Formats: sequence, C-alpha cells, structure tokens
Amino acid sequence: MTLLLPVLGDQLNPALASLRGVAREAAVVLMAEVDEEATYVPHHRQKLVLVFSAMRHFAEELRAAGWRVDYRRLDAPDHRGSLTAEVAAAARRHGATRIRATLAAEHRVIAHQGRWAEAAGIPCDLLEDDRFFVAPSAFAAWARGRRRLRMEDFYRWQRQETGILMEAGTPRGGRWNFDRENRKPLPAGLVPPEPPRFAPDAITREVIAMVEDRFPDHFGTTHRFAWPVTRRDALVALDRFVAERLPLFGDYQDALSHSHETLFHSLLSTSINLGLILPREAVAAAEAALDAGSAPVHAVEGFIRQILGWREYVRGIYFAEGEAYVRRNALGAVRPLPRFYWSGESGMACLDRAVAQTRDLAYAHHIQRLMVLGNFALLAGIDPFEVHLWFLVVYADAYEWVEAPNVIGMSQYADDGLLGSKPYAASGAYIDRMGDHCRHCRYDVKARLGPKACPFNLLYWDFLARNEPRLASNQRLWQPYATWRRFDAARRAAIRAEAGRFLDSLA
Ligand code: FAD
Ligand code: DLZ
Ligand code: SF4
Repeated sequence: MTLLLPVLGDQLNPALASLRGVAREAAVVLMAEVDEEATYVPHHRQKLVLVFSAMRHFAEELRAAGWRVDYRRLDAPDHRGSLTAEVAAAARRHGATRIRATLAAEHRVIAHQGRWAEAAGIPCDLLEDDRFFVAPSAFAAWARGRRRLRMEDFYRWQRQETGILMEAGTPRGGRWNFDRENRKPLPAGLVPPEPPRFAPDAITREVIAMVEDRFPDHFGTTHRFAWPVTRRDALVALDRFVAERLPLFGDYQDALSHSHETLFHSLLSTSINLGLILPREAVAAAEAALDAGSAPVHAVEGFIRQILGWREYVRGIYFAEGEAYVRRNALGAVRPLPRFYWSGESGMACLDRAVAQTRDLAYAHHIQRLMVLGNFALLAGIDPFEVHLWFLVVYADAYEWVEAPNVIGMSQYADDGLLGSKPYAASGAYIDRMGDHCRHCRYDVKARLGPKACPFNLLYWDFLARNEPRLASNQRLWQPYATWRRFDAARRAAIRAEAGRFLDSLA
C-alpha cells in the first residue's frame, strides 16, 4: 500500500495534520507548482517567488527528514497545469492506493480536492487543518443563534477556551482589550528598528529568474525580496520581532509614517499564512515576553488580539458566509478601480506612498490597507469586487480566506455590517492625526473645499450624503450625520458638486 500525500503551497509545516503519524517508507509526498494556482489572479511577482521558494525549501527539509518527495516544478517540460491533474498523474506514477491530504484554506481549492478521488481512481481522505485555533464547525456552533457576530465576543470566548492571556479565569492586566492604548501617532525622532531581511539564497534566486521570465506582466518588483522562506528564518523573524518591536507594537499599532514602511509591525503574516510558523507559536512567544517582563501587557494583548482574535474570526466568517460573500455589495458601489492603484500616481501622498511600497515590498501595514487604500475606495464608491481582486493580487500574504472578509467586510462594508458595526470611513483629519503624510502632499488636509482640498475630506462627506438612507440610522454615525446636517445647504451642495467633479475625473 502506498499513500499519496499532496501538500499545498500554504501548508508548509512538518506538523501538518496529513503528515502526522504516517509511516514514511510507505508514503510519497507530492508538491506541485501549477499554473492554475499561479494565475487564478495575477499575483504580485514577490508573492509567486515567496510561495514557490518556500515550497522548494520545504521539499528539501522533508527529504532531509526522511520523506520521499515528488516535487513538480512549473518549468518542468511535462508539468500539468492543475493540482488535480498532478495528483491523478502522481497516483498512477507511484501506484498509490490511497490519498491523504489536509483540507485547503479556500473554497476554490477545496472544490478541487473534492475531485481528487475520482480523478485518481482511489479513495481520498481530507483532514481538518488544525493549525488554526478554531475549526469552521466550532465557529458555526459559536455563531448559531447569535444576533450579531462581533469579533470582541469571539475573541473573549477564545481567550477563555484556550487560557491564553488568562489568570485564574480573568484577563491578564485586568482588561480584555487594550485597544484604547493602541492609538498613538509616531513621535518625531522615534526610529523603529529595521526588521530583519532574509537575502535570497540560490533557490530563491532561481525562482526569481523563473517568475520574471514567466510572469512579466504581473504587478510588482522583486529586487527588494527579503521574506523568510524557511521555518528557520521565520523563527528568527519571530524572535527578532518579540525582542525588538513587540514592546512598542501596541503604542504605534495604528500609526502612519511617510518615512518608515513597516513601523513596529511584525511582518509575520506571510510566514504564518504559509505554515512556516504556527499561529500558536507566535502567540506563545508574545505571552512569554509578558511573563519575562520584556513587553507590556497592552502590546502583548494588542498583538495576540490580531492573531487569536481577528485572524481566526475572519476565517470563521469566510467559511460561514460561503463563496457568494466576495460578491456582496451592500452599498451598491459600482465605480471602476482607478488606475492609480497600480501606478501610484494619484497625487495623494498617503495613497501613492502605500502603492509604491506595495509594488516594492508586496506589503503594506494594516492601517495603510484599512485607513488609506481601503478607506479611499470606500469613500469613492469603488466596486467592492474590484477592490477585493486588487487586494488579492498585491500582497505577499494574500489568500482569499483572510483577504476577502478584511476587504469585503471590514474595509468596504459591503456585507452590510456583518463584520464591523460601522464603516471604516474617515476624512483626511484621521490620516493627518496618525502620521506625517500630509506634510508631503500637494493637497491641503485642512481645506474642505477648493482646488487644494484633500480628496479624503470631500469624499468623506459625499460618502455620508450618498449613503444617508442606509447609514443614517447607525447609532455610531449619529455624530457625523449631525455635523453634516448643520452645514448650510449651499455648503452641502458645494461639497457634493466638488466631490462629483473629482469622482468624474477618476480613470
Ligand atoms: P501585524 O500588524 O504585525 O499583526 C500581527 C499578525 O496578526 C499578522 O501577521 C496577522 O497574522 C494577524 N492579523 C493582524 N490583523 C489581522 C486581520 N485584520 N485579519 C487577519 N489577521 C490579522 N492579512 C493577511 O494575512 N492577508 C491578507 O490578504 C490581508 N488583507 C487585508 C486587506 C485589508 C483591506 C485589511 C484592512 C487587512 C488585511 N489583512 C490581511 C490583515 C492585516 O492587515 C495583515 O495581516 C497585516 O497587515 C500583516 O502584517 P503584519 O504581519 O506586519 O501584521
Ligand atoms: C498561492 C499559491 C500559488 C501561487 N501557487 C501554488 C502552487 O503552484 N501550488 C500549490 O500547491 N499551491 C500554490 N499556492 C497556494 C494555494 O493557492 C493555496 O493552497 C490555496 O490558496 C489555499 O489556501
Ligand atoms: Fe492624504 Fe489628504 Fe493628507 Fe494628502 S492631504 S496625504 S490626500 S490625507
């Protein structure tokens, strides 16, 4: 009996469910680079390099650990283009009698896995991916009968279930959530420590050449590629984050900066999403820093909330809502995505900075994604499906299961408030308060009308006015609507006319 063990490109962990407890001598691991996955959207070139290089390194690690690995390269003359075709061919090649795999993270690939048994003509066992804290069925049970599915409720439940950041049944530090302490702008003169860079080795350099050659039209550059591509490097990245940036992570979690690209963020999403490190390892390392007194509770809680809270919660929403979720459009937004999301030539300093960084790093931090790139699209009424596709393309950590709830739900409010209690809509004042972009901009953040008026200001009021029938009853928007109604009629009309002209000029 030979067991075929397909391992997907984001399942790169030796403790993967389908690899556990298997006798190595009777098994073949299959890993396949395939066009189908490389092109279901035209991924940023750095993401392709990251995934293929990490896959090739993981195959080497498995071989070193005694596994037989059949690795199918994208540039092999006989490569087959789809995961299902590769699985069926490998089953024949190795005389496999059974397939065993870990369930994929996304609806699209789960559907492919459902066809593997028939395509290969042998049984196929699909195991739950237990790298996550919460199985989709457990999330569904938690959600059942709840009037609202709020992250904060989910997060407290998970804290109690796991005992993470808990002491004798109560939250460590005396509070569940230190969000209020996580909102400081970066003071002038404070220079965040540079995150470690992992220079491309021979394997990565070979993949860069292949990707440049095969995907010349895909967005993004590769010359600054510095992501961890092995578990060893990802563990170094985790250690360095905990020692150097975690202590101030909480304070500056919401900050923006024109000169510092990554601030105190961890840059761990690529490694966690690929499987190089497990979410519970990142959480344990942060809690250990609290135990050791090397990071304060508001920083550690702020970090753990993102992983045990947000990351697990959005995955639960992704599976609970199903494939139709990405097509939701509660605000009826239909405008096409402006070209400057690709060129970085909008003239808005905050937005152009975020796009340039996205092109060169395949990374922007959470506040750039939410309060600059996402906020602009929300205010301008861009079709949320187009926004979703853009975010799925441009980030090295982008996988639909985590990207779609963040974009469709959190950022674009296209799910009608399922994920967030109010839209993340903000005027230029927010961007000005949290960072220094406005000092480098041709627009004037204090101007609300006229040729120099910050587009975020014009569009903010236009967004509220446009969506008044749907949003005015939201308790959390009471104050902005009261302010809007206090403007005299002439001012309201002028704002709407200028916003209209600005929107009409978008191409
Ligand atoms: P840190 O700020 O250091 O946070 C620590 C970790 O917490 C991250 O590594 C990540 O694993 C987790 N995390 C933080 N926020 C979230 C969140 N909202 N949802 C899920 N996990 C979170 N994250 C992705 O992994 N892939 C995406 O495609 C993605 N798209 C996004 C799109 C939009 C519009 C928004 C608003 C957020 C998106 N996020 C996405 C969430 C978040 O912005 C990134 O996880 C984060 O910026 C990654 O950088 P970091 O590792 O430095 O994070
Ligand atoms: C993201 C990605 C890419 C670009 N290429 C491959 C691939 O060639 N082979 C593979 O097994 N996996 C790849 N992946 C990761 C898958 O897309 C990922 O497993 C699904 O998105 C499920 O999360
Ligand atoms: Fe962005 Fe407006 Fe500030 Fe310019 S003035 S950087 S567009 S918020």
